[in-house]
Order: sequence, then C-alpha cells, then structure tokens
Amino acid sequence: MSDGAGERVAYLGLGSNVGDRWASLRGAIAALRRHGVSVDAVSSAYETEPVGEILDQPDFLNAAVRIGTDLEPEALLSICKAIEAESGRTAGPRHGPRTLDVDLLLLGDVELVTDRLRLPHPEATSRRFVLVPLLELDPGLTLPDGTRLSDELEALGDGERVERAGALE
Ligand code: PH2
Ligand code: MG
Ligand code: MG
Repeated sequence: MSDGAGERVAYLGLGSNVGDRWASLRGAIAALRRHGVSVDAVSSAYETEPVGEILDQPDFLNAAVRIGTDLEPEALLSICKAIEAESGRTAGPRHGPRTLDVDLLLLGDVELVTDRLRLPHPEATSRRFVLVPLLELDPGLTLPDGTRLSDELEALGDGERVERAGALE
C-alpha cells in the first residue's frame, strides 16, 4: 500500500492454558514469522493465575512479543486469529480455557474501536499477566495517550500471581 502508515512497532500478548503450553507459545512465534511478521523481541514466559470471569481453570503461560509491521490493524488481527485457528483452538467460552490466545495489544500510536478490535487492548492496562511481560520488553513503554505502563502496573499492586517461568527462545 503506497499511502499506508509505514512500519509500526506493535506488541502482541500470547497465552495458553490447555495442552503443551510451551509448544503453543513457541509455535505462535514460529507461525508469526511464517506469516511474514518480523518478531523482534520475545519476553520470558510467565506462569499466571487465571483472571476474569472464569477462575476455575488451569494456570496460564503468558508472554509478549514486539513486532515490526506495515500491516493495518484489521489485517494484523486476521493473522492473529489465523494462528489461533492453526493451533487447533476451538471456540469456547469468553475468558475460558484455550490452547492459544494471540492478542493485539498495541500498534504504534493507533487508537481504534471497531466491532472486532480495540486499540490499545483494554487488558493492556488492567492485567498483570499482560503488563509484566510488556514491561520486560520495554520498561519505558507508554500508550498513545502518554500513560506509562509502569505506573499502571504499580497501581495494580501485587494481587494477581505472575511468576517468571523461563525463556521461550
Ligand atoms: N486470558 C483470558 C482470561 N484470563 N488469565 C490469565 N492469567 N492469562 C490469560 O491470558 C487470560 C486469563 C482470556 O483471554
Ligand atoms: Mg486474551
Ligand atoms: Mg484473544
């Protein structure tokens, strides 16, 4: 696209709590690269307690990746959804167990609300399992409105359990 916004830095959140969680997260990173997405940094994997509407489910393994892309938001979201489907994920309850979740968290300075997508992702400021891996990648990370994610994490306190589990690559 000649009149596109050019290359942006974006952040994706990865999660799994069914099956071989390590293989699912590593498979997601390989799949992003196969889809032509440049994965420039990968956080550690974190063992995290389930949060949201369904608490009686296995712990998650969560991570974040930084990518460079000239894809527009909807196109990047479609790749995330395709990778989830390729991993064998089937439809389940909102907030329920899943083999692989690939969430588009931040895409440059894009702010957007559509039926399919909200940017920045609402969980980017309210969940420790999102903030801790993001801040490992970029301790000074801010939202398009200037909000510092390190301030958001501090404000959340240390309620939700998020423990470093090891390196993904
Ligand atoms: N994802 C959810 C619901 N709850 N909890 C943790 N710890 N990690 C997740 O990735 C997660 C969750 C729905 O996307
Ligand atoms: Mg999610
Ligand atoms: Mg999701």
